[in-house]
Amino acid sequence: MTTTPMGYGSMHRKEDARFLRGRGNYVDDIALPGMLHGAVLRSPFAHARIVSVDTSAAEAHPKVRAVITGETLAGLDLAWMPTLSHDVQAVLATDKVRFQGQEVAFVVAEDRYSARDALELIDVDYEALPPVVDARRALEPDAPVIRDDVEGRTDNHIFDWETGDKQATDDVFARADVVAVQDMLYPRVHPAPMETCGAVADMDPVTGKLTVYTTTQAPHAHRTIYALVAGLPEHKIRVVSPDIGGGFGNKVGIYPGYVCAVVGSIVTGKPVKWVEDRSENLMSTSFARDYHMRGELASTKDGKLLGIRVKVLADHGAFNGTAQPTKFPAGFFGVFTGSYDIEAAHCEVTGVYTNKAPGGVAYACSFRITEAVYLVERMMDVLAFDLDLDPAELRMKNLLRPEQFPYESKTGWEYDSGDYPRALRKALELVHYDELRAEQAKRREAGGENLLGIGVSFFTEAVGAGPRKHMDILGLGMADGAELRVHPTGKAVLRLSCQTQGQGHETTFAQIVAEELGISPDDIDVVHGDTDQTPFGLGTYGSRSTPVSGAATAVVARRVRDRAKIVASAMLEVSPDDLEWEKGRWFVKGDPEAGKSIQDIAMAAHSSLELPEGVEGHLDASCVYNPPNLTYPFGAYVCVVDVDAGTGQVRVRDFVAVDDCGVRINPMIVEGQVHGGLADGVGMALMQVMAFDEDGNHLGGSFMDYLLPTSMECPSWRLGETVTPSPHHPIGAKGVGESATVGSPAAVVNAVLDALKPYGVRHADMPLTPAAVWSALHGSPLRT
Ligand code: MCN
Ligand code: CUM
Repeated sequence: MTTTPMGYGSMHRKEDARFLRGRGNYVDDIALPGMLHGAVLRSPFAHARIVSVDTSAAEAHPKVRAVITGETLAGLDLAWMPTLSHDVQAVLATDKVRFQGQEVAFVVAEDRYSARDALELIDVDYEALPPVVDARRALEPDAPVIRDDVEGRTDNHIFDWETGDKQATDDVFARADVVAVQDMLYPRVHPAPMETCGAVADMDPVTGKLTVYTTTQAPHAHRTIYALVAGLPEHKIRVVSPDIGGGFGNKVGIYPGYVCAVVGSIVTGKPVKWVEDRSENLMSTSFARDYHMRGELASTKDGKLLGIRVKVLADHGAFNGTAQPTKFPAGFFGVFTGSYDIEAAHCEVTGVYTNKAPGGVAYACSFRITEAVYLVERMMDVLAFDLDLDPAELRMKNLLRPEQFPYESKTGWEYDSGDYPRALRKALELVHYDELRAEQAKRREAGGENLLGIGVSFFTEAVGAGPRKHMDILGLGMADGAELRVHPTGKAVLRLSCQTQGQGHETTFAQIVAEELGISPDDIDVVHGDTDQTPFGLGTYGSRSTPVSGAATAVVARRVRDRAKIVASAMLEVSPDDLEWEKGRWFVKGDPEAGKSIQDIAMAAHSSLELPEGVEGHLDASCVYNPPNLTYPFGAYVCVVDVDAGTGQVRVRDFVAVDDCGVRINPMIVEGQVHGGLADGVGMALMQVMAFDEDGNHLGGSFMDYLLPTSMECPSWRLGETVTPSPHHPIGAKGVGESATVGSPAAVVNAVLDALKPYGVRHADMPLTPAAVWSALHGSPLRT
């Protein structure tokens, strides 16, 4: 790991040189001359009418430069902004507040403390309204209407969406021996990145150019949205995403604070910084999940799956601000048939408004594949429970077989490649599944309160959106650009539209170029996160960077290689057809001594060397990559838990994860991604939920209430791999950034419920806290 590979392989991250020295440059590190500081006044109510807002006392504060309210913004036609789901969201509330923590006013002051102090001087008169906290309640005919800003709206219903074949599904259910039905909730959780969201907006009053340094996973998409909202041309807006301290989907959308910082800068003529604190991040920015699901599996009596039927009630909060391709209001939940050979499938999703923060697609979800995988994997265990079959055996019996690929699913997704049984067998071997079952049988026989649980999950993801003809966000097609320029000395710069939040792009994308051209990754500079310096593209989320921008990178590197071949042919005075490539050089077929390195070629491409007619000098290329299909990574996970029946305490004793993300560029980084996602899974399965009381008060405003897993709750992860290249991706890679978060919660929950099986417990909802486990075992008056 100490030597730098000239291509794929584990190497330390280039960016660590600055991160480990504390020399990262995050939004809050940015300090511009004359910079002012903003703070947001937030609603204490979940639902209330705004009677009046009196800002006079705040304006009189000696250090306050501006106070902006919804009314100020309404005058500029900026009180509402478009969401990523073709809804609108209040930037600052004018008529009503619709969730606790909603943005009501923005103070700009000389320092952060004064801005915060001045918030207390703003007098808002609210008239409380009954809140809607529960998604089911939202659909009752007498439920208060949350979005009465839309004329004629009489309910809280957002959308109905369905996929699959209803009739065919009903038919297979009618002839099934067994139907397993289970209601389950994937609770509202939060991505909770280490760095909260923020922006420094700098409107130059002379040039009219707006620069926004901001925490964004999608700088180009943000710039276009700012351009549309503000009516400014794109070249007058520069969005810079500096180092990002974790995004996990939290930094896909545009938040009111960003817009307020921009307006603050326009109003004051000075740069304005706004950085939210932890509570603001947890209570007001993009949440994840909140899916109320009913799953039904139809099967023969010996466990051959026939069909799956699903109904979902999706709680989207007060504004429909989920980020997903336009045609997919439930994200990619349509892959809920999972990894199984099934005859028919049907699913209906209904989206509703509630008095909670907007969001919905975040926390390494691959556009809701987290929810889909959790559902089908939990259902598999429920069916195994009903049939008294081993859950691993039931899966093995129903997994898609290698010869079925490319496989068209019953809901229309084309799985590109896979060998599922091999991955599952590998995981079962690694964890010593049979021995564990023997130990479990022994323990069960002996009785006692120390229960052993073994949980299996298998997942398939669909990552790397587009193609653009099927996928767009706010009308922007999901394709991404890349530009590669090799300098005369043979060093290169790669410019990308995606944006790393910690995934190590500066390293892995340099490795792709290194593999294609034989230039050391240390000699390749990866530029991203600055719209003035990079080609257009939709950014990083849904684990699309490797599938889309990674492909774009391979394509531009190959174009450079082709150009280099012509230059080499001129240098060597042979026909290009007589040249052969080996990593780093073109040489004459049959005469390996006669060759030119890529560095020599780069210099020659910039020299006075005569090139063939029509061949431009220099060594560079650009491309826009429009993926022909998504990539379908998959994996088999096994979790082993000890459960104390006396206290309900769960200890994750072992966890084996076998991931297949096709060709691995940097195995160490892939393993790091998997480790992080497994910790997420333990967090969600055992401790995380964004809870609200009946008044809509948010109960998870700090890390004392909203818990993050630490090394104390995590075992030493044991990883395995199989490699099934993607057939349509130029380097055969599939995405991996969200795989473990998608696949692991079901393994943990299945393990806990497996431990509780002798007690007749068939299902319990996440998070499986000690209290939840204890009451699942013993029943509790505290739980309804
Ligand atoms: N990689 C590889 N070989 C592969 C696949 C990926 O070496 N076959 C490497 C990539 O080159 C990249 C990393 O693994 O360095 C993740 O790649 P990819 O799967 O393409 O995912 P993205 O880069 O698009 O990252 C997005 C994904 C998402 S959507 C969330 S959410 C998430 C995640 O990544 N957020 C993260 N992982 C995160 N990791 C960190 N540290 N911080 C976040 O905010
Ligand atoms: Cu759904 S979280 Mo990631 O796609 O940024």
